[in-house]
Amino acid sequence: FPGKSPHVALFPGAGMGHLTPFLRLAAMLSSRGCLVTLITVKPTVSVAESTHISTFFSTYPHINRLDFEILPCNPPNSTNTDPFFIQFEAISRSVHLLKPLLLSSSPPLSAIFSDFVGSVTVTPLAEHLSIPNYVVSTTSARFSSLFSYLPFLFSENSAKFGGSDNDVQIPGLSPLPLSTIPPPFFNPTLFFTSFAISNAQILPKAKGILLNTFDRFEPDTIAALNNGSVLSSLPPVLPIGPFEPYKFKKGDYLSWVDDQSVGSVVYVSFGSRTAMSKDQIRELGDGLERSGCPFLWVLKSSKVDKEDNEEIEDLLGNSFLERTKNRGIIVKGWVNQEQILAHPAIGGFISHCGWNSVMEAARHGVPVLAWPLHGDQRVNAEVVENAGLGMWVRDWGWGGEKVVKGEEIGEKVREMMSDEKLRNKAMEVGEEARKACQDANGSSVKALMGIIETLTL
Ligand code: BUP
Repeated sequence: FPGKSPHVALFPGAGMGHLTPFLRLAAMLSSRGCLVTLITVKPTVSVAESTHISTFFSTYPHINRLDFEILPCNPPNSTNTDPFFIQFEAISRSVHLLKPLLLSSSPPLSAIFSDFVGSVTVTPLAEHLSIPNYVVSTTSARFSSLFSYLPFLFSENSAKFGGSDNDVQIPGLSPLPLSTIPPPFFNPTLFFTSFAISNAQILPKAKGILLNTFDRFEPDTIAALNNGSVLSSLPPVLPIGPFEPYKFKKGDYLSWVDDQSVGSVVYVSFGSRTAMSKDQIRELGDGLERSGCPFLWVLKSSKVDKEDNEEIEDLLGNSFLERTKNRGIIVKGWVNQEQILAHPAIGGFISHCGWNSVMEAARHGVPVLAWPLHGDQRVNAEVVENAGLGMWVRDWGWGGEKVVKGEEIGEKVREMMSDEKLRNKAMEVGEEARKACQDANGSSVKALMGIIETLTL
C-alpha cells in the first residue's frame, strides 16, 4: 500500500497464550504493508512474556514498541486469585494512562486490534478517540460464541446454567454440554466471570471480531456467528487463522527430534499457564513410559514460570529418568513448540487444548490427544474432536478433579499413535489449514487482506 500504509496498534492481554497470537499478528500485518505498533504492558506476569517481547523487537526492529506502564496489581482476593487475571484487572484500572499514548502515535492510528479479554477497557477508549477497534479472540469460534452469549445466559434464564438440562443452548450452535462449561462461569460473582460478562457486553461496539481459526475447521459456528443466529448485535466475525509463526531462532531439542523416526514421537505440553499436581505428573510419566513411544515433554509444576523451581529429579525420581533416558526428553523451560510440531518425527500431541496449541497442531496436521484442564479447553477439545484432529477421553475430568492413572494414559497414547484413520484425518486438516492461510485465495488470507484494504480507505 505505497504512500498510505495503515497504522495498526496491537494490544495483547496477559500471558503467553494471549501474547503469542498478537506477536504473530504483528508480523503478519507488517509483512503485508502495515505500519505496526505493539503495546507492551509493563511489568509482565511471566518471564516468558518479557523474553519473547525483547526477542521479537530485536527480530522486527521496524515494529514500534509502545510501553504501557500499568498501575500496581492488587493482591489476590477471594474472587480473583489467578495472577494473569489479577493483571487483566490492573490493565483495566490503568486504561486512562493509555489514552495519551495512543493520541501521540504517529502517524495517527488507523485501527486498534485488542484482546477479546479486555475489550471492556479498550473498545470504549477507541470509540472515544474515533479509532476503529477490531477485537481479537484468542480462543475457538465455539468458545467465542459462548463468551459472547454469556450475559444472556445469566439474564434471560438462569436455569439454563445448572437447571434440569444437561446442555447450554446457544442459538445457531449445537448444544454445549454443561460439563464443558468452565466451572467459574456458573458463579457471576467471581472476577473471571463478571469480567467476561462485561467484555462480552461491549463486543457489539467493535468494528469486527478476528478469530485465529479457519472456515473449514469450524464452519457451522462461524456461519452462525456471522448470520446473526448467535447474536444479531455482533459485528462481522473474521476467521484469519491459523496465524503464521513469526521468525524465531531455532529451538533447542530439535537435534534430538531429528534423530527420531517419522511420526514416532509424542509431544506433551499443557501450555504456558497450567501446572499439574505432583501425583498426576508421576502418573503421566508412568503412562509415557508404558506407551513405549519416544516422548518430548514440557513439564510445569507451577502456574507462573518464575515460581517453577522444582527439579525434574524431585518430581519424577531418578529411577524414572534412568529408565527413560534413551527414549524421552523432559524439559523444564521453554521450547519452540511451533517448530517441534512442524517436525516430521512428531506423531501425536498430548495437549490441554489451549487454542494456540490447537491451531499449531491443525496447521501441521498433528493428531491430538486432548486433555483439557480448565477455562475454554473443554469446549476447544470438543472442536478438535469434531474437526477430526484428535480424540478426547471425557472422563479424565477437569484439572485436579482426579488423578488419571498411568496405565490408562499409556493405553490412550498408544491408541492415538497407532490410529491410522486419525493420522490421515489430521493430515487433511493440516492441508485445509495451509490452504486457508497460505494460498492467495485462501479464506483466511482473503479475510485479512480485506481488513487491511478497509483500513487504507
Ligand atoms: Br509451555 C510452551 N513453548 O514451552 P496456548 C508454550 N509455547 O512455544 P496457554 C511454546 O505458547 P491460554 C512452550 O506454542 C502456544 O503458542 C505454544 O498458548 C507456546 O495455551 C503458546 O496453547 C501457549 O493457548 O494459554 O499458554 O495455556 O490459557 O491463554 O490458552
